[in-house]
Amino acid sequence: MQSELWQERILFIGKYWVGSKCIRDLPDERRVSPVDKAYERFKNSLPDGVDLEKVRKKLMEQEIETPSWGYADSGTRFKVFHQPGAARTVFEKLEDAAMVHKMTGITTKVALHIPWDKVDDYQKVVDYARELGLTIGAINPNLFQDEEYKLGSVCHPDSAVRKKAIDHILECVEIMNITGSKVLSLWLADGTNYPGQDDFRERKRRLEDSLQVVYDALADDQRILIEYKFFEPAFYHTDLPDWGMATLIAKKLGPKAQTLVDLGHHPLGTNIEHIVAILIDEGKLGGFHFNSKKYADDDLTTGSINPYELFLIYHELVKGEEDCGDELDVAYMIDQSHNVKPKVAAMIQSVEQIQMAYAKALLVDRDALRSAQQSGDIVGAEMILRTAYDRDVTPLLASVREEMGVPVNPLEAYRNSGYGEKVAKERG
Ligand SMILES: [Mn+2]
Repeated sequence: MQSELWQERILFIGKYWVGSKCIRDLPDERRVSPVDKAYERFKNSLPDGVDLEKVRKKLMEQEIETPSWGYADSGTRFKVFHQPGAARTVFEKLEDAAMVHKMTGITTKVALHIPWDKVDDYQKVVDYARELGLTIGAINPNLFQDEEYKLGSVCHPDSAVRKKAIDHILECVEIMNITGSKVLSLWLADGTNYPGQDDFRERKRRLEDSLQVVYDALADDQRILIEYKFFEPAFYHTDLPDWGMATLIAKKLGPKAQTLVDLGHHPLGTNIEHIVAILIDEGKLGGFHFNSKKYADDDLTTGSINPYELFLIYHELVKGEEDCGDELDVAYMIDQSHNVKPKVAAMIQSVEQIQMAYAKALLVDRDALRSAQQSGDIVGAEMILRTAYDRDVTPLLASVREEMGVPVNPLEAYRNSGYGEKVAKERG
């Protein structure tokens, strides 16, 4: 230990010393960077048996999809505050997404929303994305903005309105075909506002029939991810209010249909990690919409309110990855409306939160947890999770980022990059 410390000190100052005399500079490859030093200490703090190379590989393979709408001005129903430099076109949104990817190295995919990102020629979008090192992720139809959708879209009592909604989703499938997207991400605002307004069971059948048409239009390697939300904008009933009903429909449709969990779409106090575990077990967990909430569907930035919950969710996901291997195909997407935080910085901050939750979850001592569970050691089991959650994974992430060739501190690097100021000047 003594000699290790001594050697470390010598390597750090970057010189060979003989007694008090410096004989020559240390070659670059022998210098130990602060990142490596911190990583060494981190490594030494881990219990025996942790496969750190596997953890590093998993972190490098992590993929978080960012939403085009997270780069544009968006906000609550009260006021949309303009952010200087907020992206105005799908091309500017891609440029911002490319900046997030340049800083983090794990966000190649960008989700599009139609019609917010509607263009005449989607090939141009694909080409520009490729030029920026990006690909197109999920396509999100919009079934809540048109006048005709007052009573619903695919559940509307009038078959002509249902057809309009179905045609719009089919247009999105067409866009998937052009852009190479494999995921159709469906969220419905359908529901009723007052008792007696419509017939629940008829609406359920309209929903099933409409989605069947969409399902049949998907290629074998494309998926429809069905998102649920327990209320809002409808306040009496919502046609897809929870994971159970979304999964019921997904099961009826078939293997190309799965459930999408949006962290903000549950009643307060819902145990989301439990839902995640059950969906994994049923082979129906298709995707995530990351965000954070304090009260309802607040759309705050990921990890801002309850990072422990995010960690517990990732603990289930890591267990799922280990148990199911490639069978588990989850689209990890951010869906938040950070209307008061600067767009690109908030996105990088969110990606970092997700990375951190994943890193901590990868380091849970799962064998020890299993033993504690089997022997009924409740305190011990909880402490195993808490130990992993409390672990500072900054040195691990810094070291992984260094290997990936991205800034060791993405948010700081972005804030020092001048990008925000540059686009504010260019875009206004
Ligand atoms: Mn969502």
